[in-house]
Amino acid sequence: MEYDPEELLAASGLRTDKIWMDGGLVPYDQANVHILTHSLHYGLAVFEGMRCYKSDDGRSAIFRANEHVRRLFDSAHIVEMPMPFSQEEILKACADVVRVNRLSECYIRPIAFYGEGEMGLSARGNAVRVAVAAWPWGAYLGEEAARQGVRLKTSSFVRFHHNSIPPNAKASGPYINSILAGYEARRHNYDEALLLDVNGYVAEGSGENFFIVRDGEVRTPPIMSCLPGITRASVIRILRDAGVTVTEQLFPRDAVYIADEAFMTGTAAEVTPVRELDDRTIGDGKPGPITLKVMEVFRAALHGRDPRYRSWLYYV
Ligand code: PPE
Repeated sequence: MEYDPEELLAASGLRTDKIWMDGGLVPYDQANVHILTHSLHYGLAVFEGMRCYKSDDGRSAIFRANEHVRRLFDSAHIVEMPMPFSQEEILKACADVVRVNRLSECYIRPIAFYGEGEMGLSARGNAVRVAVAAWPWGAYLGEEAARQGVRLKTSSFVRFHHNSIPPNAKASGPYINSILAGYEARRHNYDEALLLDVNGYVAEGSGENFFIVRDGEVRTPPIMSCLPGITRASVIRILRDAGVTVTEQLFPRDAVYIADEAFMTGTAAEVTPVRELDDRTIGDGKPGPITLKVMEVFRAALHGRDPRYRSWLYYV
């Protein structure tokens, strides 16, 4: 197959006018790095993913921007990466990128990484560079899947132990684990992978946190082998506000087989129902009532329709 980067770019919608890089907006084609960029070689970069939605009043707002920027700085702190900008500056960069590219709804990707200078694992002197890009991004696991529910396969790739890779850091290199799990699941015609932790308990999807419902109660794995998802935290809050019991607890994969409902959460995936794991139908194979309720309230929150959650919106 002929590889045409221009064609790929055009199809992906990634090409916008401007990207914020190291303190200012630059044209898309100038947002480049050198091949000896340290982070490219060792995967030591930290990043975020946020979504911006159009509110009902016509304004655009980034969902929980403060929490995402805080997690970016937490990630940097964990990996000992000194951030050359303040949280306020990064927040403003996110809003600028949305505004200057005239994107009313989009995905926003801040990334902090080590530039060129020295090579080798022990290099400490390279400059930390920060960029923020934004682009339109549709349903992460497909429109159909988002409505009907996804089919998952337990991965043969195990989620890394928290003493190998700290789960509170959203760092680039560790995503090899997610990518391999995702390749495997999709190669076998599943929509997404479900990864177990080193002890065999359910951890999370390749890019989503995971929830099950049984007898009206909700369970999700604790933050040990999964990312502290901001969508996860939002959904826990929404459920508790609705009077639903949510426990953060380890469970084995067969707890998923016998669940009444299951769903995944993530910035990209939003709230996606799960209808199957390892070819076992979950509940009646359709999004259940709690899942549907969460999807509805979450959607309302994203678009500024629920006054209880309006403080989650950062207007650009
Ligand atoms: N776990 C993992 C491993 C993960 O990557 C994500 C986000 C989550 C949980 C959910 O976190 P949060 O977005 O804060 O609710 N995954 C990003 C992946 C997107 C991509 O493919 O790139 C995302 O949803 O932005």
